[in-house]
Amino acid sequence: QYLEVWRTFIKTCTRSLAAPDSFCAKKFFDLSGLSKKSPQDVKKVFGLVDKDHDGFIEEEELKHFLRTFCPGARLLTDKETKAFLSVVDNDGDGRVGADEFQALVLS
Ligand SMILES: [Ca+2]
Ligand SMILES: [Ca+2]
Repeated sequence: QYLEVWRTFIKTCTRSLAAPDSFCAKKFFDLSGLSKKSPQDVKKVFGLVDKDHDGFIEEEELKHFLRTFCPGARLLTDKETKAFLSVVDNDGDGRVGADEFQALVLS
């Protein structure tokens, strides 16, 4: 089932997010089917994006969001990274906690 999540992600990011500044977090989670996955799957995805495994997705890791799922995908632009952070960072500490990520994906 985890592989299935992975595959839908890859399909989504290669299909519709190639143009700079076209990234929308909410749209991406809907398109990829992740918003319909279990909290456990979402947690696994969080772990992939949190490359240094400190329990938070920092701005730099967020920038690599698409590339995490699809090697060769583009980096998010500064504008997209900031927009992404602003919708997900509920406590305003400038990074994304697992609970914040889960809340956004599954909302
Ligand atoms: Ca991190
Ligand atoms: Ca936060």
